[in-house]
Amino acid sequence: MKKVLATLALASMFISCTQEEEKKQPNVLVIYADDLGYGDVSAYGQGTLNTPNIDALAANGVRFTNAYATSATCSPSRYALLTGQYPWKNERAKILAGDAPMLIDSASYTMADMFKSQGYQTSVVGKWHLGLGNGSINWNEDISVTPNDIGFDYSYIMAATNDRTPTVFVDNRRVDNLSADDSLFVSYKENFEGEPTAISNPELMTKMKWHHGHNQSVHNGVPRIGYMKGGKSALWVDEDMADHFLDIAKGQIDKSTESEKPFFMYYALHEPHVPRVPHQRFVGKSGLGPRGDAILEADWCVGEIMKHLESKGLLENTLVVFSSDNGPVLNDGYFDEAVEKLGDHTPAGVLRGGKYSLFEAGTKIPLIVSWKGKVKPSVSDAMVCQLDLASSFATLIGAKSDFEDSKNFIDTFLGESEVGRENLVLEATGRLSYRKGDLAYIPRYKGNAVNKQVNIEVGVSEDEQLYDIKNDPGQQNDIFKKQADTGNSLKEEFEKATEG
Ligand code: NG6
Ligand code: CA
Repeated sequence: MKKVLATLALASMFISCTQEEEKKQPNVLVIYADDLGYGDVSAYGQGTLNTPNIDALAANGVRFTNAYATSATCSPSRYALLTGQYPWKNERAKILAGDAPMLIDSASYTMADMFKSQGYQTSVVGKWHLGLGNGSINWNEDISVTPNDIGFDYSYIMAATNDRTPTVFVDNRRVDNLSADDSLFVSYKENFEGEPTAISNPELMTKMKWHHGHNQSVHNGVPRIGYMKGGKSALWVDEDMADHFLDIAKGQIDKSTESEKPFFMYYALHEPHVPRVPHQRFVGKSGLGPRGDAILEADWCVGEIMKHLESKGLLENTLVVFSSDNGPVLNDGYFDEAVEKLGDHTPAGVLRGGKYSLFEAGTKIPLIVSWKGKVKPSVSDAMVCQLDLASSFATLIGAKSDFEDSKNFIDTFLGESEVGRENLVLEATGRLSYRKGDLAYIPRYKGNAVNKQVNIEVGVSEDEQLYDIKNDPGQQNDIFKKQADTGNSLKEEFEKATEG
């Protein structure tokens, strides 16, 4: 009898321990902006725009001054974030069309799979841009491959970008709000007979005109990339997009609270990517035109989602990461006054280049980690990369860390260590560069030094380049020739890291 009682007592201790353990699993919320620059967040002390809600996250968390996306464009950075693999290892990891097939192999182990394996409720809300389906998509039926096939229990996404067709949301496997008697068709090859475009019917561009690209189908007064026909009931209203995604994201948080499961949510904001069409509430508020207004809208969303967590009593149990997929761009294809109304604001801060660039501003982005009661407010200069979030989260929650290039730096992300990555390979529109310690090495490339359409220096030169970014963060002094030995040893390391 005694033995039985002792066993029972032990068993109940064990049960309460495991329940206790389960309770401790923190929620993880990744808020990921689109094309937000290092200088666009006022906590970084560089530009003139005020982002009070993101700043509040920084004031309560760790603000990283030396953080990178893997790439200077969207799809590759997102690919790396979710797979923990360098995107240049997958030749399809480039800016995708709106009807491109899913970039991530359903059989691969993703960040979402990792959370799911530990009993998390996983969701993605917002911009996707990692492809859908497995070749050709019938937008009027269940879509065969969606985020739900790579570890997300729930997905509510814009298929690609806000400047690409189809301008609809996909709810798990279905186009949301699509009516059966008005089918939706999408093409990136040719227009549908009789359908207007920005070229044939420029009068349809009531809200914004195209500057380069973006002259195909027109929806909501805004011309887009790609052709589209039908599906009227499902077409989004750009002005309402932020509110819509926010509502869905809040709803998912509520759902996980009810289910008592911890959650992992990838909340992918669409701002300030083009077309910048924020809600009327934000129009004119930044003084910088639509780009600045869109950033204020994104900042507001950050504040609202944090308020929601607080109202649910979840702040102490939720790790929040805020970052951006690539650096800033002003004119990315529309006449939207981003250049004209910039004033003294510096979206890239002191950094050189921008979106699409091998220079620092292409990939060095704001990154903030906040977790009330767990993370002490601080500023970290450690070199960190979004690529390493997968393994770091895995370590945090005790999951398998089976990611090819993702390394565990959870202590650094939580502000408990200053040890960062020793080196990092970065990518910009298919070209690669190398970071190590305080140095940035850019190999020789053929091509134009400036992408004239967007007016950004892309880092291409017939000379190899080496910069000491600690003393020269704006990359004004190429020291390759002066420090040829160091330059050549970095080059060797870079070639070794990227061979094959
Ligand atoms: C480019 C688009 C640009 C933007 C970018 C993707 C043109 C001329 N330019 O091809 O406007 O959509 O793709 O941006 O079409 S990203 O942030 O999603 O990578
Ligand atoms: Ca982007």
